[in-house]
Amino acid sequence: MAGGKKVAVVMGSISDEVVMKKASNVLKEFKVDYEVNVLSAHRMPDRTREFAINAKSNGIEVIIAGAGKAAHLPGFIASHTTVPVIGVPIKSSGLNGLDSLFSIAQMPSGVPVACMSIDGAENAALMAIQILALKYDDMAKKIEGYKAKMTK
Ligand code: RP5
Repeated sequence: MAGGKKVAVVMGSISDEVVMKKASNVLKEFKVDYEVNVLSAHRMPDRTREFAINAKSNGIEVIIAGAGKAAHLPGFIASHTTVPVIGVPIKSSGLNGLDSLFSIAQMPSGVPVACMSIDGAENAALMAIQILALKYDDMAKKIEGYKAKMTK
C-alpha cells in the first residue's frame, strides 16, 4: 500500500484511549497507515470540523470515531465529509454505553455512520480494513488470511 495516512482513529476524550487502543492495535497488526487524534464535537467543535473537512484532501480513506455519553463525534464528522465514518460507542457513563450506542446508531437519513457494538473498536478496525481491501490488493489478501485463520 502506498504511503500516507489511510485511516484516522479519532476519540472524544483521552479517557476513550483504553478502548480505542484495540483499533490501533489491529491496524498496526495489518500494517495500515493510521493516525490518532483526540477531538471532541462538544469541547472543540472548530478543530473537529477542520479535521473533518480536510480529511479527504489529507488522504484519509476511512475514519474510525469513538465517543461516549451523548456521542455526537462520529455523526458530527460524517456531516462534514464523504469519507466513510465508523462509529464506536464507548461505555463511559452510568448508562452502560446505551446512550452512546443510540447516539451513534440513530443517525438521521442522509448522514450515515456505520455503528459498531459498544466498545467494539477491534471490529471498527477490521471494518476499515475491509473497506480498504476493496481498493488495495495487499489488504484484501491479509483480511482473507485473517478470516481463514479464524475459521481454522
Ligand atoms: C465523551 O465523554 C467522550 O467520548 C468520553 O467517552 C466521555 C467522557 O469524557 P471525559 O469526561 O472522560 O473527558 O465526550
